[in-house]
Amino acid sequence: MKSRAALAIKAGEKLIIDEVDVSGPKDGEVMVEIKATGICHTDAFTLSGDDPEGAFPAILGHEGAGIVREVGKGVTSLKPGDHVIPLYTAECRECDYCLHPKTNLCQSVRETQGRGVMPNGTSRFSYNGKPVLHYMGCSTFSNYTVLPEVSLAKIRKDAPFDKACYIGCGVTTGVGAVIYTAKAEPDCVAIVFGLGGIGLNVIQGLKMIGAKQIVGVDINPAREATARQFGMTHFVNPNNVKGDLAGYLVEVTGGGADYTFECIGNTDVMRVALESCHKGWGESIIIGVAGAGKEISTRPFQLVTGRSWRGTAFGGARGRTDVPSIVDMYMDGRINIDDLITHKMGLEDINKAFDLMHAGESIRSVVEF
Ligand code: NAD
Ligand code: AHE
Ligand code: ZN
Repeated sequence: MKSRAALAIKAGEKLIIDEVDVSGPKDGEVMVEIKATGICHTDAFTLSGDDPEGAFPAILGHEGAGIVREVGKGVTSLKPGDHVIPLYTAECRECDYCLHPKTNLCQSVRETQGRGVMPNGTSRFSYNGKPVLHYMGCSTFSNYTVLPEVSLAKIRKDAPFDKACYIGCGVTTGVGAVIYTAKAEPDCVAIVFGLGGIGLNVIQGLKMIGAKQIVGVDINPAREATARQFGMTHFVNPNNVKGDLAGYLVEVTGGGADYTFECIGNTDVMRVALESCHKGWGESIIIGVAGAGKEISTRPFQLVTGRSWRGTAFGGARGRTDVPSIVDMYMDGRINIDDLITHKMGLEDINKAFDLMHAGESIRSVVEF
């Protein structure tokens, strides 16, 4: 069948909006009509050419919501008409990773997903008769897409697609980093570096669990007001800090933070985030994604003296299990998604969403099909 899609033909180029061919779901696969998709910084990262796994031509997008239209042979947990959120972190509930209590990184489809193909090694997309790659197993920049059954979370039907799509990455990553990865305690002290589409969700997660002090750090002064609305108690613009930023933050937090979260993808900031943790127990959680060749460093003494570095993908959420409960949190008014979606547009304007992100003007843009 034909589907309208935004194609990434080459790294560094604008997306092209055109019709692509999508073939039906094979065994264990599901065809989904995407109703809405968010644009995450990771899409821009891959499009820029910095992603070592980035392969082209591809259909990007990994933050969507839609309706199941067709299921392949052997699919048992979904049927046409179900509402779903695509998962770039699958949950098969059978692999060694799914059976391990300490990780959400299901590996059942990860290898083929990283190569831009379905588990049988082929793509369901083509353009002008030539194959086009899938992206992060989702390709939500196409009106119709195909995913493995294990890469879809079934959600309640009353959740609006234009908000639920953001749970497919940003909301779950930010809130999840607090509740699933850090398992942060009430009354904790936290610092959030980067107050964009992810960082603001970390802030609302911290507020939800009852953090005592939530310091937000961003070079964009326009982020202060929204971050305060979401629960930030102190704002720091590094451009206004003279001297050592980590030292300043240790002072602001009265000895360092119990938890810090890096939500930018800047390896220099990752170091500051580690070094502004409290001696003895502070944990720094890396969310930001950095390009090929980038490395993090610190004096080993920082770790010897009890600070630790951790990372999180998709907020540590097990998608099929946890995503429906994040949708409930939104529907029950426990988390705010509406005020983070600053721009909405049709697919034909998707390149504007990238421009708005790079200019620091949007928190999240959502494309509705
Ligand atoms: P964004 O562009 O919306 O937000 C980034 C924020 O960082 C902006 O507010 C910007 O002003 C701020 N910033 C930039 N440089 C800074 C600096 N030197 N000091 C302080 N603030 C600075 O991006 P986003 O969508 O929130 O994504 C953030 C990062 O998280 C990206 O690297 C993205 O790829 C990554 N990400 C990771 C996961 C995961 O599962 N680990 C999931 C989603 C996104
Ligand atoms: N392909 C990149 C890594 C990108 C990356 O780390 N992606 C995150 C999700 S970002 C969502 O916006 C992730 O889930 N990582 C775990 C995984 O298995 O990919 C690279 O550096 O190669
Ligand atoms: Zn993302």
